[in-house]
Amino acid sequence: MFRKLLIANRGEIARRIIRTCRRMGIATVAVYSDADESALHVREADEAVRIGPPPVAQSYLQIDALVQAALGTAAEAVHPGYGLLSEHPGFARAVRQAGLVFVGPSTDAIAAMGSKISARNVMRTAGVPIVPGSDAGVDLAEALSLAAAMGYPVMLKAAHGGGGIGMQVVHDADELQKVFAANQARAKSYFGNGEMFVEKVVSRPRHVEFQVLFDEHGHGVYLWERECSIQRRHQKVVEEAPSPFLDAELRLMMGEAALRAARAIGYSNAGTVEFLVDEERRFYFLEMNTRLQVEHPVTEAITGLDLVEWQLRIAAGEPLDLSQADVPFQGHAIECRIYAEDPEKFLPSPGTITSLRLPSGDGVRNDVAVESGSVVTPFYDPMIGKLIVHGADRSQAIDRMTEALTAYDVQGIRTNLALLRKVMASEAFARGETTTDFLQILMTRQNTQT
Ligand code: MV4
Repeated sequence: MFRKLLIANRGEIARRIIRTCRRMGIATVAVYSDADESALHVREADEAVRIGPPPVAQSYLQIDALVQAALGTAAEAVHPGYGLLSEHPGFARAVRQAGLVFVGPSTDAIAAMGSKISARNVMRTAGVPIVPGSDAGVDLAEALSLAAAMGYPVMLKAAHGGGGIGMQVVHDADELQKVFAANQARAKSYFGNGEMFVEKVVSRPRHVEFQVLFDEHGHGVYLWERECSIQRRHQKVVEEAPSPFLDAELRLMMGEAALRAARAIGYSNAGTVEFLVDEERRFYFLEMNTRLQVEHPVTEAITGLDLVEWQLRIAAGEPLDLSQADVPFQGHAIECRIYAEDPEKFLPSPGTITSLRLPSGDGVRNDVAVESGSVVTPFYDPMIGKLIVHGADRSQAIDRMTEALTAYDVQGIRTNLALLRKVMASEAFARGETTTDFLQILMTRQNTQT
């Protein structure tokens, strides 16, 4: 096992990785921008290296500075966390070229999933169901003829997109003609690539993703699924495991499809295969995330496995001594993301946290980035923490989450805590009706009542 690991990230995920390293006896190196000089992840790591001024482009995205920090502290491996450079093939390559271990899949596997068109083609070949649509980038004329052949509505998407940018539902040829260029221009400016494709629209879909774990010797398992349908502006808000919508038969079919997806690109380490599931329980590959995800704790809760420990063991070449039949599956877990945001406008609400009280109790886990006195800056993601609960079943998990959210108290900044409490109190949530329009409907109802 590695003696020392550099964590190329910040916030709660950096702290989360440090926690496992401490237990495994691995020394940690934190990196920080000037805005994070007194951050918790810096204090908790064994060593810390300053990498630049507050903006991510000048600090946490500086590949050379990060590699130099690892070499300068004699770290043997680099964990990218999530976000930032975690799915950047150039970062994985630079780390490896410097003779260090990148805790993640091969550079080729990251690159293969970077384009949604190439991902669709790989999955089609591997027998993983995909949404009907393009097998190559399209210009306006090709988009029009493909949409006419498939039938409207269609979803126009950016091949290198994310966060809903460059993505739009289109209802007819007139509309497609009108919006194509604008979406392409947005994709080009955000992702440096304006390649577009079209898919049939999956109506009222659920977002169900499978966690996979593959060692470097070709053996892999799936650690069941997470349901992440409750989102707002392509930002996940509530996640749970298992999905209230899946039965054992669908779980098996989707889990096996997830393994085929990972095998098709020679995947190793922890990864997530995302699917859309429609009302008729048909499922379609959406994309593969080649990193650890924010919502990994719900999977840890129901399996009892430490995903960061497995990421490190796999990166160190250890075999995954776990067969599918032996993957634990215990109870039900829910995660709520606590955002520093204006609850009405859903816009970041930076400021100083004057007081923070975290809930505790049976089955309650807090993964937080802040403490009383922390400053939430506008430079980084406004998520200040995650609250995870585990119960014997979904109903006990909801009760525990409700209680924990009641006890949760943040002063000095605005948060989404009240919205999370409303989600837990809603009858639709209790019934497991967690479709992607859930928050829209909940918010609209609140607004018309007041
Ligand atoms: C879709 C879709 C319906 N049909 N694709 C893709 C990226 C993700 N951020 C949103 N995506 C969607 N792709 C087709 N062909 C609906 C969505 C979608 C969505 C998916 C999962 C969870 C929440 C969502 C919210 C809006 C749109």
